[in-house]
Amino acid sequence: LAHARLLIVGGGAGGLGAASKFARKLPQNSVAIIEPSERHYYQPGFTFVGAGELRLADNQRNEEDLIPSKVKWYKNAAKRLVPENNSVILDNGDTLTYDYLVIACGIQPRFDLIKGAPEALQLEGSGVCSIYLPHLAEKTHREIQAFKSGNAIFTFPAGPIKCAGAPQKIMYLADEIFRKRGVRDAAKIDYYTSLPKIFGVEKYAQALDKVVKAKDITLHARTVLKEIRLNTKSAIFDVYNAEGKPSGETIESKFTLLHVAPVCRPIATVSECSSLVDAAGFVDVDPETLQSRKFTNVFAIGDTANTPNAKTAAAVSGQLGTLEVNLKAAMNGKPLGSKYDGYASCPLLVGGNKVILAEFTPKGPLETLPVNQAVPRSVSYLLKRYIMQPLYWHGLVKGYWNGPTTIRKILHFGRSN
Ligand code: FAD
Ligand code: UQ1
Repeated sequence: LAHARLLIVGGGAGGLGAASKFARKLPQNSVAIIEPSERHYYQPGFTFVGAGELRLADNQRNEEDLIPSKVKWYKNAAKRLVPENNSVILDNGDTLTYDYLVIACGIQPRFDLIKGAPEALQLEGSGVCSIYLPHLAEKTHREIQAFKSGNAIFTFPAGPIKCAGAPQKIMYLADEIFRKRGVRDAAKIDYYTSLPKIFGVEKYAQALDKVVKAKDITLHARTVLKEIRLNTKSAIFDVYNAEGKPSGETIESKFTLLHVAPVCRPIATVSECSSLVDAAGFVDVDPETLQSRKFTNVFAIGDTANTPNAKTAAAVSGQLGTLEVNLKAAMNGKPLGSKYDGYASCPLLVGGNKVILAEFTPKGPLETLPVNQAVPRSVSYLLKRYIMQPLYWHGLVKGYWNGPTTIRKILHFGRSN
């Protein structure tokens, strides 16, 4: 029976950031991480892979090179969480015990919840694609290149999703590729979203409405993809009512290209631990301290936590700063002193090498640059294209990047926001 002072479930953005931070604070072999995968991907790069601007290999690293040498790596999946006994059971049957636990195992794209999607995504040349998994991001580029004419449909699911902007970023990049290839006039582009408007934050929704109009894209609000029929090349959508529930009405739409943004759910290991999760299966934490509401020695960060922020790596960076302070305080029997503000960011690629750099909390926009970031800008593009990935590999996963709060305060010195 192995024991860790700090056990971390998941070696993704949040788990690696937390492992790096606490490996520096605690003695050798105090920190252990459970991560089944040999590779870690920079998922924000998948959008560029789908557009053919980066290769998958440009966005991947070996876990071995990312997990700090002072940290013990269990190359297993966590099978069962037993917070009542301070233990985690692995898929090989072994049990690990801990003093403190950080849950950072992300969320999973669930294509299987859309009828016909897994088969359609697997079939090369089907026109059905998605940037939400590494190999499918590569397929997305091939399908976009193969497109000659007809309907190009892009979808946005009901419920939480990683990077809520990504499903429309790939649409704007596809629009641009179609124009460059001279097939845009033969294409009709449609965006089907479960939301009542194009984006959840009003300021950026207004800016994106203009983008969609300028590009001649049709917006279909309150629609949710429920089935793909390959034999007729059609997508079936549930129409939702104003309460956000299925109205009973459906729409059938023919496609040549169909980009699927999947509903994302916590992994079963998490959602099956009823003492730890909310009704939707996300780890139930105090949204400010990130501490489990039930177990004071358990914290959660990233996509798997039920904090009300948009699920992004940018949010993870902000959460890591709070985790560092609060977990250390918990270990020393002190009050938890840091509050996560719900910050998240989503750099919306709108084509033409410009980005609307959405940055916001559940209360509204919270922008870093001293300019209006709802305006599509080249400087925001340069940040997204060339700065974010190095910041992720050298800052976030190494536990040095806690988000742009300090930069914002300096750039906004003397201003009211
Ligand atoms: P992840 O980084 O996903 O890590 C979860 C880890 O848990 C994985 O390594 C996984 O292998 C591991 N795991 C799974 N099951 C188990 C198990 N049973 N036991 C142990 N470990 C397990 N964010 C931005 O900030 N900006 C963007 O522009 C952006 N664009 C995106 C575009 C796309 C297409 C996608 C998919 C995501 C994008 N994101 C973006 C979101 C960002 O990638 C995630 O929010 C971030 O990676 C979440 O970090 P995490 O640690 O919660 O989960
Ligand atoms: C960010 O911190 C981050 O994580 C490294 C991202 O993920 C790749 C982002 O996309 C963004 C926008 C941020 C926020 C950082 C700045 C400087 C605005």
